[in-house]
Amino acid sequence: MLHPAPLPDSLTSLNRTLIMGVVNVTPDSFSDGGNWFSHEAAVAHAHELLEQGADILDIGGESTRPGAPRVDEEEELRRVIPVIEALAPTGAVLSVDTTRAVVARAAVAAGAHIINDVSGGLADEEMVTVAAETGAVFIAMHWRGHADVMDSLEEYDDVYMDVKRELLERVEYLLQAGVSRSQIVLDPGLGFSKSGESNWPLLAHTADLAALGFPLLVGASRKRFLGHLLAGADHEPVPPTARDHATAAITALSTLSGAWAVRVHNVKESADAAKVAQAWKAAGTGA
Ligand code: PMM
Repeated sequence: MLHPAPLPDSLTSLNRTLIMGVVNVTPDSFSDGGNWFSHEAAVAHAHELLEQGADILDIGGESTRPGAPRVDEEEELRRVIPVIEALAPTGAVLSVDTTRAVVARAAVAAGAHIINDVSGGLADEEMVTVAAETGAVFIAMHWRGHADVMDSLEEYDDVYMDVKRELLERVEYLLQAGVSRSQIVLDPGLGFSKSGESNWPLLAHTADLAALGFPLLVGASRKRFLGHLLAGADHEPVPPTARDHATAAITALSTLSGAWAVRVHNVKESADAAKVAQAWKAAGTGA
């Protein structure tokens, strides 16, 4: 049976919010415009993120940009597996951002420690088997449909209560399929089937979501709702790279709210912001 390398103790015992740096091996990611598409560029970018303080690298080969078409499985494997193989010898903690069981299994075999499934196992029914069999950390994000349809699935009675309920339904499903509690990380899925305004109540409830009993990942980096928040008099959303300071502010607030990790493109800014929040928190609690 396939087992991922265990997470280093230095990560699981840390009493601080971790920084997950994004390595998109895609030509069409909404937030970095496919800057790291070639294998060499992706690996070089990953090394840069480690130098800037990334605790985890999240490697993805399929864009989740709203409206994006799906890539086929062969192409996704061709994009991500060689990057994971190239990074595994560095000892870095690696996560694969995929909704496909085949890709997740190959990624764990190549050295990934974490399966980051934005669908929480909904997109591919084999995914839970891979999670259960490998024992890899499994990030279950709140999700209602693939990128091409997600904007039409944004109706909520109360976005926080609905997302919480749907996440806990996922947890039940994962546990019944043999995934252990200690493998599961939850994520509210900011921007996924969430209209701009729906993201704020979820962020405001970060501490409540973090108190559900599972580590919580917050992925706000460079998302559309930040572009709209920062829009000037012309009401045009600011471009993705102009959303990094706002992202760092969310990192600081997520750290204060007890998030396990934040998933970000600009690692340096968020690593600094997390340090500020950590020092603030420690001074208050004596930790
Ligand atoms: N957001 C994106 C991709 N993967 N994974 C998790 N767990 N949480 C997120 O919020 C998330 C994700 C958005 O795409 P990008 O990589 O282009 O920013």
